[in-house]
Amino acid sequence: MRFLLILLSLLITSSPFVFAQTKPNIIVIMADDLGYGDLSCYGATALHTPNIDRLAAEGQRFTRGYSSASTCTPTRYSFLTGTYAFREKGKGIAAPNSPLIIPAHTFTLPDLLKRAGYQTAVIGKWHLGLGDKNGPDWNGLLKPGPREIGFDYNFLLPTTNDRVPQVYVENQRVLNLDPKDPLWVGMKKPSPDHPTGKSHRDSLKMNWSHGHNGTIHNGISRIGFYTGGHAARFRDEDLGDKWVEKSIQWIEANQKDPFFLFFASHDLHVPRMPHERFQGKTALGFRGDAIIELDWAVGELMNTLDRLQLAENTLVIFCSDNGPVMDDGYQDYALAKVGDHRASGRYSGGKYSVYEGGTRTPFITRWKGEIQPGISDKLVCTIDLFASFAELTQTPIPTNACRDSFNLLPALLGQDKAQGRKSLIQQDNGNAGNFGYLSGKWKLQRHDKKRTRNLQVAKALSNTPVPKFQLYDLTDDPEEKKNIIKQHPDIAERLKTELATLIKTGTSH
Ligand code: NG6
Ligand code: CA
Repeated sequence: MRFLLILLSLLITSSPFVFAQTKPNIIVIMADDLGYGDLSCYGATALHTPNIDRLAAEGQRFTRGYSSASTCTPTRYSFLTGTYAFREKGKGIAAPNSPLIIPAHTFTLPDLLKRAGYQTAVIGKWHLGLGDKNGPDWNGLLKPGPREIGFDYNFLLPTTNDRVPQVYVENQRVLNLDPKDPLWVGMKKPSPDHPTGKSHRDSLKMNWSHGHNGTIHNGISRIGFYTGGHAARFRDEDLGDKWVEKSIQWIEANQKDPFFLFFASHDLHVPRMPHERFQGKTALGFRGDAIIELDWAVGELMNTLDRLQLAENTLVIFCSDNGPVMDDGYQDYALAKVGDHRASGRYSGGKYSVYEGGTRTPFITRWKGEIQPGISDKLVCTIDLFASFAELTQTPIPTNACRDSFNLLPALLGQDKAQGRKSLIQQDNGNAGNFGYLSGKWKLQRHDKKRTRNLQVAKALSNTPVPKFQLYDLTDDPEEKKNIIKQHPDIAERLKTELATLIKTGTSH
């Protein structure tokens, strides 16, 4: 009898026919540094994003959709683990030689979907580190990495485009690496005659404004230093095309299975260097042009789903890893050319901050035939995709895994009477100790460091002192301009206690 049951369950979990009917493909498109106000479907008028607008028109467009942090690595960490990044040390912005920051034994979102019978891939920016505690072995096997945490296939920008090295990683190796020209990566200048953004500033095609004055590649100096690996190096202008090319290939190859693709665009992270065919497409400079490149990529993915007749069997989520920034280290005139464009929409702050602009970002779900088109004001966050996909695929999550994710599937699918989150913790970077806490219409800010960044120039000098606690009523004051903590001490105390308890107990459940 027991044998029969096992056989039956094996048949159920391995039959492609069952999946085709019940388990939709999932594509999560995560933009980089895209703000709430950066798309025409979210009110931008300085540029036009027809493909993402179409996605929004065919699905649910959320007005209270959030990334879980206002920097990249912690949002990606939380997306893949379902746990707030501030709970563990070392989950802040990863350095070029960072080891994999998600321990291989962690039960991750791709693990969950593999258990549900999916093929899984990540294509694009990784920025979660590679290798064991000694860091990446750039000339050998880059292990552990995405494979060890559940991705069957990966094609990566291993760090960020402003961090060395500018090479692709496919599965566990640097692509096209010539062993006779080994790759060396470090934070120390390798030799006195090594050209850098400091020593050869006049030769740069895009100048740096702060940091980013290490090794020069493609006329752009970066964070950190490297030598060798010349045959493996990419041109920044080609990254967008590459993610699309590899994604289409992978979708075509896996169209018969249920699949999960994490499409992690590098756009619009600095150095913003879109393909020549997008350069000059907007009046906003390369920051705007990179948004057009991103929109093009989304269009290519949607066209592929249409061509393969997969649109009605694929849940597409579009989101961002954190809010916008103007000068993030390069002189690309983003601020000079911004005009009336408000990258954070009506909200204050942006990348690095716990003001709304830091994490309140575009958030769209589309599943043709399943999701009724509309606009949703439900509170949802990238961290909730984990538990929601568990529900979608009817796959259990082991105890102690995924500690802060909520099943919001009905809200993501735009169902009547669906509930959003009741509360959400916003964080900036790693364990930096700045939090936002959303509860109903209220927003508490807690600044353990008593300093915050400003939106326009993300350098340390722009840090401005702030009181440790602030309280805002987002219905009256979405811009977080009127700190009303003195008028509502009871509410402030309640929120302070709830936030402290959520931090202390180590889980939201
Ligand atoms: C900061 C970098 C910034 C960007 C950010 C990570 C400096 C001065 N600033 O440390 O340019 O790389 O890290 O961005 O070096 S993120 O979107 O990947 O989180
Ligand atoms: Ca980012």
